[in-house]
Amino acid sequence: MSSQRYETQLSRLDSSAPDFAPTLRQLLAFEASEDAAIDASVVEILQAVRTRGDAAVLEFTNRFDRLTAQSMSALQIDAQELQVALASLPSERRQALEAAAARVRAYHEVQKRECGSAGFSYTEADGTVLGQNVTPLDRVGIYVPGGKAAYPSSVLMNAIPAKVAGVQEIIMVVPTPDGVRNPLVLAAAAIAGVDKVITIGGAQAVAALAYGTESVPQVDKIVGPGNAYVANAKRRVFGTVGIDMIAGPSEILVLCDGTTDPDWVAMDLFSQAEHDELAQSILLCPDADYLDRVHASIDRLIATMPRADIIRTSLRDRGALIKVRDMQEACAIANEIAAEHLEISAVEPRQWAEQIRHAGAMFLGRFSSESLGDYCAGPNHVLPTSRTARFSSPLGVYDFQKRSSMIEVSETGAQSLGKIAAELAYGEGLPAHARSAELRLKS
Ligand code: HSO
Ligand code: ZN
Repeated sequence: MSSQRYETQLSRLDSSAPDFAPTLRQLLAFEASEDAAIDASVVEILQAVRTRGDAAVLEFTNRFDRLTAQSMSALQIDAQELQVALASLPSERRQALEAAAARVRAYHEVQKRECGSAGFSYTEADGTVLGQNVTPLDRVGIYVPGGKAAYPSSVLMNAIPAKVAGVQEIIMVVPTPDGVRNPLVLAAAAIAGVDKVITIGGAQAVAALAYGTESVPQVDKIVGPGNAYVANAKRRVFGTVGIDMIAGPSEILVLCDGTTDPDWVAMDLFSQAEHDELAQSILLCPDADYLDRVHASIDRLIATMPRADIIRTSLRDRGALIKVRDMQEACAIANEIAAEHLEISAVEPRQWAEQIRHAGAMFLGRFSSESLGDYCAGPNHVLPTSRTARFSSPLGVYDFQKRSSMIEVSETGAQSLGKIAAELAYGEGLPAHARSAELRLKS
């Protein structure tokens, strides 16, 4: 199983090799670089925006995005301009965007209904009622990166669940270097029901949303991906506002029983590799010949890809084709990898899916390409990366909701609870707590 015969550089591993476990660990390791210069500059920007508001946002925006805006109002995009952007799209693009939005909305509406949005309550024998209320956040900020990573699909994926949750006001920020506005991004904002778009970005936009300025309303939570400055700023404002997650590079793990057309699998691996040189594409299969066939497909197809350079680097540095003993072992390794996207390209995908505990999203069967999930299947494409699927979940309606506990104690309930609380309060040395409970006891 040598890769010498193949042109595309790609790790070829075998799970039965003695050094497999450490090799895999090393392949998966991804540390977002902690850069002291970025750190220092973000601290300064956050402080400036916090103390000087709009004036600072305007200065940073003009400097970093090479603009000459005289006031913040020049950086606002009104509802009419969003509608113009929507109307300017070729009709097939517009229809695709609308169809995707409708499916994403439908999925999140079911999620809202099924994921405890109604709260709960129950009544105890003495008439005490306990429960939980669920309410939407009031105002949310969505960060949309500028330049090559400005994805209209991500506008839909961030804004629609917020809208479905019942968030009253959605404010989107998007940097426009050199003043270039992306009509597809603006059209997506219009379709998703974004209320306000401001063409600011970087740490200054995160600061404006977190602290509020004269023209930028303070939000309750900031979601959406961004570069190292944005990620650093989001980490720092967490606590003042909520944040979603710090997204790493895209990942795809394909678990294949060897029955899918190798070209399909090769292209699925490319689909995430083309995002970024740091993206990760891995294939697990028990059939060594099949892995050779996929490698041959990669060699043949890569030359046809406009983003071949990015794909080559990503496959060379972080990709792998891994021979496993059987599908059972493939599932165990998949749990270890805890990938953002897991394709189970097999004849009977469900039996393997049952064994998966850690994955951001699972794509079952050979027709479920991950790319369908990126755009229009319906589930969210904002997913935990870098093994964080071990403890976190896709972005969803629940990220735009919060819960309040409800406690309504009956007169009878106050008798039994009062005694317990008073006893514990005296034990903690907090007599006002104890007396507050005791005052409600019938003598
Ligand atoms: N696969 C990306 C999302 C995306 N793909 C947007 C295409 N456009 C998330 O990992
Ligand atoms: Zn993608």
